Amino acid sequence: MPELTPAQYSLVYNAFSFSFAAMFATFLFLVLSRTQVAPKYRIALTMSALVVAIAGYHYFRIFESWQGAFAPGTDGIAYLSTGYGFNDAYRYIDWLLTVPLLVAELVAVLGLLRKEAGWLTFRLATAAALMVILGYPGEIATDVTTRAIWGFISTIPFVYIIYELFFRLGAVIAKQPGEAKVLLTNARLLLLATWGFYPLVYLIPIVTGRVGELEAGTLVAVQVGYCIADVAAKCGFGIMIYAIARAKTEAEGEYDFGKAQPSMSGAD
Ligand SMILES: *C/C=C(C)/C=C/C=C(C)/C=C/C1=C(C)CCCC1(C)C
Repeated sequence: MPELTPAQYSLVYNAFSFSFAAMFATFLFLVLSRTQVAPKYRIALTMSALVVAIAGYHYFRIFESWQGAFAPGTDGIAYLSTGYGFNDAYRYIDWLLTVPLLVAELVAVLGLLRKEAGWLTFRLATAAALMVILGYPGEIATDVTTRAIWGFISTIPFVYIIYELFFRLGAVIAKQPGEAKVLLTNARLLLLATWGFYPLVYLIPIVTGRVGELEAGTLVAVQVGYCIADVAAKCGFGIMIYAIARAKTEAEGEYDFGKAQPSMSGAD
């Protein structure tokens, strides 16, 4: 673990604290707004809520690990390693659970027929899990070649997911009602932009040639980078899923917002 300046230490500390707060607030929002969408889209909101709950828990643990890994030195200027390593593996466990759920929530909000949706979710979620599992050996590797090889293998399922979302789902999205179509197109773009960020962060140590012993600036950049990507990919995306579900609920005439709610047959 490198030596950190108080500013570097606090920047990461605050980024973890912010991410935790964002996950927690999004969780409450998603749970409280469930009844705003038609029952068939509630499963998408439930999955979004699970994503931020799982991530919130892991941020809490990462935050604790960060606090335990560094302590102010006797000179009062630098933060030194305490010998308790910073446990970054929480991230991969988190991704293993949340990344398949994120693709599943996107499929759920499309409202496809059950059979179609099930098979698509299976393919995307399997690819997402494989991407994370194959990336991990590279993340903990101590040499550039190993990191590069696993990174490359992990990119294959990543490219497959992008292919499905952009080329295969295009027709489905084109058939969505008015506002939902625009929102879905944006949600897909948000997914690409945020997911594309992770492999770039993964590349930093390869580019700087400091695999295995990150230099302070790189460590801080990687941690803050992943925090921003996570808040956008989980909270931002979850709220977009809510907006899509609500737009579709309105377009399908399920609810008439602003008026008394019609009685629903077999609600939930
Ligand atoms: C909430 C967490 C999310 C959305 C995490 C997404 C992670 C990725 C898209 C990671 C992708 C990777 C590659 C494509 C290659 C290098 C290794 C990874 C795992 C960083």
